[in-house]
Amino acid sequence: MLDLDRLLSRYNPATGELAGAKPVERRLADLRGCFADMAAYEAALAAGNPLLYRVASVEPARGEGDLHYGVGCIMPGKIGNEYFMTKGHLHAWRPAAEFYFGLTGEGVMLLEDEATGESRMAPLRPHHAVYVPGHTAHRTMNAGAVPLTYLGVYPARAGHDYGAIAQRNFRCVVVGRAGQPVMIERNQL
Ligand code: S6P
Ligand code: ZN
Repeated sequence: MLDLDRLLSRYNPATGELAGAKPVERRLADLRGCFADMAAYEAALAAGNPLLYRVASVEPARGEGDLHYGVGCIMPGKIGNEYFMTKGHLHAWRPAAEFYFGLTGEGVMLLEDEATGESRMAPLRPHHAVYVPGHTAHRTMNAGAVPLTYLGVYPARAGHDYGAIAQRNFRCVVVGRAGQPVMIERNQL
């Protein structure tokens, strides 16, 4: 018998809640080392520890072929010229790809090929999909003035590897220039 409670969920855009999923919250202090502008990071942290984003994940089953999904909500804001962003990760099971779909707001994704370091910036906005291939580090940023929400769907066995990014960070950063997101090399900030 199919258990519909486990198979159905509803996202509430007013509260940011996804039924049946406990949201994980990440605050500025959790993202030490992610922002390139350390002075701006320390100054912002000294002034408070704002919520940067929330992710609610649903894991209906863990078998081979199963899918997990989550809804992320990134607040609008900047540290220096860098947008509020997620930690970013590779999938622990490297071949796992992921499908992102924009729900509200204006954002960008930074995609970095693990083998070559080649980096791309992809727009993430309502009704736009972004396909993140396997072996690709991904980080999401809110480049707009309202909360950015999005859906991410990935293989159940994907897992998260935050360690590689924590060690070497992304090669590029995304900054706001004249109101537009621009990708530059980290050492050129
Ligand atoms: C999971 C998927 C997203 C992220 C979310 C937060 O594979 O990519 O649900 O977990 O965008 O990012 P992060 O880097 O903190 O997990
Ligand atoms: Zn992912």
